[in-house]
Amino acid sequence: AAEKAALKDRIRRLLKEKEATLVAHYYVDADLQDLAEETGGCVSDSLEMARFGRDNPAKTLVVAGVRFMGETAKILSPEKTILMPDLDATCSLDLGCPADEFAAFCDQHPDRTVVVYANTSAAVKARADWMVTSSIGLDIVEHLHKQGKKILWAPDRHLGSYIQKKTGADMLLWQGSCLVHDEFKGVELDLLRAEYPDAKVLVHPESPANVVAQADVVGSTTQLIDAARTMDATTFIVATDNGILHKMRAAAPGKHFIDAPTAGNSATCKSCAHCPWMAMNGLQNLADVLEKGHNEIHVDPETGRQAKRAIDRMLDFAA
Ligand code: CIZ
Ligand code: SF4
Repeated sequence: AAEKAALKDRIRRLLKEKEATLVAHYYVDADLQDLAEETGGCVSDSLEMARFGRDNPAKTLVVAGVRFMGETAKILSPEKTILMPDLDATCSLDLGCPADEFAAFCDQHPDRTVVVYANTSAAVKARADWMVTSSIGLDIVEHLHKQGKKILWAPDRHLGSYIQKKTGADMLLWQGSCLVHDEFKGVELDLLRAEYPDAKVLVHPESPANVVAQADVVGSTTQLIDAARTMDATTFIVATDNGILHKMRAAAPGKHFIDAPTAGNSATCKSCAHCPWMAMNGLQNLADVLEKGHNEIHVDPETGRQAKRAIDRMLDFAA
């Protein structure tokens, strides 16, 4: 504990010294979330992280999250130095959608508007017409559908089919998935709900359809935290990365939160629902990158300019 406190002090001092701002995702370690908040940085979802990073005056941003979040920050602010605690922190959606295969898929369907999720590489975003996050994907697809557009969607198939069902849009789906959300189990969730009949079920739409179907609220991380705070219930079953529980408990003191079941036995698998790449962000490697200035994110400038058009479309739509 003393060691932890010393590391946190070191990080606070280094952030000041290097005039750096810490931007953290809801899924990273609670200590990092707290540090981001108390030092004037931000803790949020990927949409807000992107916007905050762009608008923050700091010359250096430290992004505690996964690689695509660092890349998005760099694309929006090429003049800033973007550092990450661990450059190997990736995402199964990003890994499952290689840029060359994706470009070939797009080339086969030139009549479709290409909409990609934030959880993709800069090169994939560069090939897209729009980038969306889970908080705004539904609205943007609805907007495109109303204009009569046919859509090519990548990479998350669960989020894609959820949006497809909600909007009725013509969507061709890339078959990617998030290794964390894909593990939530519908049958086991049904049994857990029977144990807690008054519980409300909060589900991120990267989860399988039979889990989404049992939700009281389907939404992005920020939307699920809002639901936990505002809904008139005391118990919630939460189907998203359990890093979010830190913020949910703070936003809704006195309420009770239960991890939705993964792999069959939630009692023996308390941390199944936690992203191994988000977990690579820690106090030690955060302190080290601040000290040494290594682990800088670079994006090819031309790829970045192309990708920025797709991101700016979303940000303009959201504004
Ligand atoms: O699953 C993720 O990585 C999410 C929810 C990212 C985000 O904040 O949109
Ligand atoms: Fe990717 Fe899933 Fe991890 Fe989010 S939780 S970064 S979608 S693997």
